[in-house]
Amino acid sequence: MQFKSLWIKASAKCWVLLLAFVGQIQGQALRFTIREEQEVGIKIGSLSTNYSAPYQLLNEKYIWVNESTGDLFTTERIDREILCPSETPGNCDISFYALVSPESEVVKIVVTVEDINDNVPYFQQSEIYLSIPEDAPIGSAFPLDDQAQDEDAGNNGMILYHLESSGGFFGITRDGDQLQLMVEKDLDRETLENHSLILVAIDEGLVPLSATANLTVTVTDVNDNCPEFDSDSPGTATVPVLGIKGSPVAQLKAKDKDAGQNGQITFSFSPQISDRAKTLFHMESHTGLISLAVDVRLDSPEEHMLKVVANSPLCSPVQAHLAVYIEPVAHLEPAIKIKFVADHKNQVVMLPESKNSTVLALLELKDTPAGKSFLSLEEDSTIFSLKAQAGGYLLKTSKPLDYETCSEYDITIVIVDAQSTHLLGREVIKVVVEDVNDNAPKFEQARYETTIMENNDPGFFLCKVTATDADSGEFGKVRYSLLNTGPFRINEESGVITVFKSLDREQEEKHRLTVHAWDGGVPPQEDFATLCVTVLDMNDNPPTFPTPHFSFFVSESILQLSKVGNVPVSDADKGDNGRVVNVHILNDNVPFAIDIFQGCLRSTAEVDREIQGRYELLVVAIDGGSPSLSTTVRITVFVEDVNDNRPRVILPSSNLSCLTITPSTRAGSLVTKIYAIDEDSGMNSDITYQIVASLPAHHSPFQIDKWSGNISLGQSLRGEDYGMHHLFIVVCDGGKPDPLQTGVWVNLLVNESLGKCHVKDVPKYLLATLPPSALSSNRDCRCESNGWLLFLCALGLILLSVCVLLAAVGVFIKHRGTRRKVDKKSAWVNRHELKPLNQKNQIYSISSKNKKTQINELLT
Ligand SMILES: *[C@@H]1O[C@H](CO)[C@@H](O)[C@H](O)[C@H]1NC(C)=O
Ligand SMILES: *[C@@H]1O[C@H](CO)[C@@H](O)[C@H](O)[C@H]1NC(C)=O
Ligand SMILES: *[C@@H]1O[C@H](CO)[C@@H](O)[C@H](O)[C@H]1NC(C)=O
Ligand SMILES: *[C@@H]1O[C@H](CO)[C@@H](O)[C@H](O)[C@H]1NC(C)=O
Ligand SMILES: *[C@@H]1O[C@H](CO)[C@@H](O)[C@H](O)[C@H]1NC(C)=O
Ligand SMILES: *[C@@H]1O[C@H](CO)[C@@H](O)[C@H](O)[C@H]1NC(C)=O
Ligand SMILES: *[C@@H]1O[C@H](CO)[C@@H](O)[C@H](O)[C@H]1NC(C)=O
Ligand SMILES: CC(=O)N[C@H]1CO[C@H](CO)[C@@H](O)[C@@H]1O
Repeated sequence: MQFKSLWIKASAKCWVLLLAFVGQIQGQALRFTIREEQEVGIKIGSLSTNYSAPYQLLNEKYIWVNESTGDLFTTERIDREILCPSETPGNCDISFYALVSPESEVVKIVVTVEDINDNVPYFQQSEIYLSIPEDAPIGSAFPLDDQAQDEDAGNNGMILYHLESSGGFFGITRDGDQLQLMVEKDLDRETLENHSLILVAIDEGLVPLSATANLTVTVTDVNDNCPEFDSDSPGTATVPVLGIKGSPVAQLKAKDKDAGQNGQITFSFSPQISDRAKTLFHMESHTGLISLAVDVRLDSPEEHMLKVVANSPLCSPVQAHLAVYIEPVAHLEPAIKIKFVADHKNQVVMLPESKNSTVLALLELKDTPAGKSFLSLEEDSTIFSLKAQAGGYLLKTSKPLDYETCSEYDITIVIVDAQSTHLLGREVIKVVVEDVNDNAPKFEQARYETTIMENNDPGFFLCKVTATDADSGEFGKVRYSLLNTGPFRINEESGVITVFKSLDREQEEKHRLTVHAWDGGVPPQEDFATLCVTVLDMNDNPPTFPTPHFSFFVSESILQLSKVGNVPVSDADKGDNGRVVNVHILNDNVPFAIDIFQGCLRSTAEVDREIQGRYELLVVAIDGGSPSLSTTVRITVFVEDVNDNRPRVILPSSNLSCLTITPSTRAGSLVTKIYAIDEDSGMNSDITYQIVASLPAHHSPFQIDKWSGNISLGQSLRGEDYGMHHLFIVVCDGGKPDPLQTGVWVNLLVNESLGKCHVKDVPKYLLATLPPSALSSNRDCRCESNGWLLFLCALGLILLSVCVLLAAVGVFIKHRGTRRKVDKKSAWVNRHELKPLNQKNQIYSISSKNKKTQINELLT
């Protein structure tokens, strides 16, 4: 093996480093034979007898190879006549190249297609006309140009002729290749002018096939002169190396001594000349000038024998032969012959990107003289390699190509003189890399962030996302969509994201979207990005109160600055827009103020239910946005009553008022009435009346109705009831926990004469010394609500009263003994004034009955 690498400039868009391998070719072609027109899939032979696996054909037309077994099969019906046109000499061979063995050795395979008699001979013209002068002697022969053709080869293509219905006038002979009609009987135009013959052509196949043509022989009158080719008419001609279409090859000359119409000569090619000659040459019928019909450039010389026929009216045609020699292109320089293996169009190799090492072409070096030069890549390359194998050079890719890096390569292959290393020629192979969807779209950012002011117009442009795809065409065309759209839309083509409805920050402040991009491949490649949208605040929400109307109840005894009730206020907006900067009461001169820090209403001055029992406030809250928004709310404050007024006795008007009643007054009749009022409300003004003491202390005949204050006579008056009665009545309201009370004396004189009664003085009675509980013990002041409590109270009171009674009896006895003369009234008073209140409490809270007896006792 001989290696050589050279640096030469490649005339390419992309400069590539080319690595060259140059080697010698070895091996003989492997030959197989197959008959034409066989079924598809016929096994031709196997490579396995000579080479080891794997097997790969470089060009797979007509046959394919099983990679593992090396068996060769046909891929289509092979027609020898199409493959090798009739004039091709020798065998009909198809050549293939195959890569065999793990070392990728290149071998040549030659398949010879054998002929079968599958073609019928045919005449180009089914009617043949020939003119023979009537004086033609017996034995004279006239050339028949219209020979039958048969595409088959060998015996299958050999044709024998005979005549039918000739009437014995004519026979067929051959002069070499030339078919001739021979006159076998004297002709007489006047007897039979037109002879209708049938020319039969039969091939020599095992099962012969035949064709016929109608041959009409017209016997002509003798004519004086007929055309003759000039003796100096050329017999040979040479076409130079490069023959250009239209350039003259030769001119034949013929003469007819007749004048006028009879002397008119027309030239034509005999139909017998080869098809190739017919395509190569053109005959001008009047002048006899032969010229090239196409451009001619040949690698090997060709020789064509042209048969030219000169016709003149009433003459049998005369023929001349012209041998044309076409010179081949002189191989002054070695030349490269390229056999493309990979897909190619117009000499350009099309190769999908990312494809593993691929054989692109098989190059053959036409070397002159042989072995003096070799092929090489112009530049070393890591991408392409040229390796000598099996009489040729394999051009391969060494690694996958990348369309995005470079989409077109020009590989320059040079012929290098082995001795001088001079360049003898060059050839450029163009490689176009075809795009494959091997790149995914990629977003510029994996995460986009943007903001938008709330209450936007629908259709608002939000942002534009872009993903790029390195592929080209459809594979690089990126489309977009949103996975979770919400109020957003994306333009599939442009990636522009819009908001199609108005956003409300208070509903949703942050939106998180996933953008999907995909390309046009099948299946598409894709990418994802996240878009975070923050909705900015606008002052679109006024401060709000939980209710449009608050109601509070305050006690009229409320302390200044104490809390009346919560007035919470909030604002859904954010920042300054959401901060409530001012809450105040719109009314003037109200004893309340808003505590903005605690969010409550406080009292600022004393309230008196008896002056104003209800306040209607209007409160406004203002936020800090600009412009700011405000809300008004109504607050009603009800002032609750406190038992701060003691009952006021209207009747009797004075402690000294006196009423005389007759002893005959019947029991149960109304004596007088006590009437009091209380300025408080509710329970605080519920007034009850009770007699707590009476003088004289014995059992009083009067009783009082607790609710109405009616004083009536409880029993009939007796003798001892005569005289003055002082009733001390406590007027008590229903306030809780501590009722207020007033005491009043009611003076009643029982006398038969209803004269005016006078009361100069009433006993001093210290109301304050009487505990309210004692005064109201008749009523449900204390121990009423709870049965258990009541029981405990009663128990306690009984115990206490027993103790106090014993103590009182003791004290009383002692008093009597020592201070008998002391005024009983003042003693009672003194005793009560001297004793501490709590002790008195105990004393007078025993029970109403005990207490009364005690007081009566004391007072007497
Ligand atoms: C292929 O193998 C056969 C039999 O082994 C042999 O006769 C023939 O010469 C070989 N052909 C080549 C080209 O090596
Ligand atoms: C090649 O031949 C083997 C063995 O006969 C067979 O299993 C395989 O399927 C063949 N390969 C193809 C592509 O037909
Ligand atoms: C013979 O053939 C020629 C040409 O086809 C025609 O002109 C002529 O009339 C024919 N003669 C007879 C007698 O049919
Ligand atoms: C030959 O001539 C006969 C009668 O004139 C006709 O029927 C026949 O079709 C012709 N044959 C051809 C091959 O033209
Ligand atoms: C390409 O080559 C690599 C490594 O040699 C192999 O793993 C892969 O399967 C090949 N790919 C194809 C499509 O042949
Ligand atoms: C109290 O006396 C008045 C008459 O002065 C009478 O109308 C009223 O019914 C009496 N009330 C009760 C509770 O007896
Ligand atoms: C009547 O007497 C009581 C007890 O002494 C006293 O509290 C009250 O104020 C007196 N009422 C009037 C109107 O003087
Ligand atoms: C205190 C008073 O007025 N008492 C009188 C009661 O009636 C008699 C006559 O029946 C008078 O004499 C008393 O003066």
